[in-house]
Amino acid sequence: MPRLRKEEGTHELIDFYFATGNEHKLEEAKAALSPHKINVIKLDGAEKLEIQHTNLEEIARAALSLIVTKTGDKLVFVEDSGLFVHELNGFPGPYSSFVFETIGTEGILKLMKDAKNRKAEFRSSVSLGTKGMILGTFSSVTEGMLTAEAKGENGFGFDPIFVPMWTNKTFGQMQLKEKTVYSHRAKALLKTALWYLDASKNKTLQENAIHVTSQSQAKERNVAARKASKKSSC
Ligand code: ITT
Repeated sequence: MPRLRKEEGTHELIDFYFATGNEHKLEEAKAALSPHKINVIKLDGAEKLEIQHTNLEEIARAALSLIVTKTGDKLVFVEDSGLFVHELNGFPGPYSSFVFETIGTEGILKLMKDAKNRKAEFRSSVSLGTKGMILGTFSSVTEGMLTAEAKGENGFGFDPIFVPMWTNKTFGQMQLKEKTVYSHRAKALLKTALWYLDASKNKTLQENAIHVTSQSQAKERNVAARKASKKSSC
């Protein structure tokens, strides 16, 4: 079972391994979970493959199912997130990463130039697993408004154009600690951590576990085969 590490006196740390290629997400996860004695470590060598789906929980679960069979008894998680703009019927949503890389914040501001409704929300889904099982998936939302122009240099992605509710600053104008108070990711991670701590105490961790099936192992083989054939045709 997951490793509990005794550190000085009664202080116990639990290691959670985060499969991500995004260093900002990693830093945010560390800041969100360290107060709960959870030590977030980047999972090396795990490529996060994303299926196309409109539901972030499904994307997170599918990504984790391709990783959790290879990581032994480590506690591993993936996090999938996106910006959902009301006026754009939820766009870019699950495509946020691609949209950020292509049209960026300026592209979103252009699309929103004459929009009266500037409401938007960030959503996050975290899927946690170990030993070939998905133990649980937890989600959270942070509502807010899009600005008319980018503000602030901190953070990443759409941070400079999003003002969370109850504040008058963009995420881009906040330090990490302040973003953690409002962030969709911090809230989803907190739900995950509190569930884990409670379930491990009550020995109910596996109550709703999804055992990664041979179907997902087959999917993994398909992905590998597709990659290999792409390489050989280059
Ligand atoms: P991994 O999949 O490797 O974890 P990623 O950046 O590709 O990293 P996602 O697939 O979850 O992560 O993409 C989410 C995108 O949505 C991200 O690249 C940003 O453009 C945007 N996004 C999500 N959360 C954000 C946040 O807190 N601040 C700013 N932009 C965010």
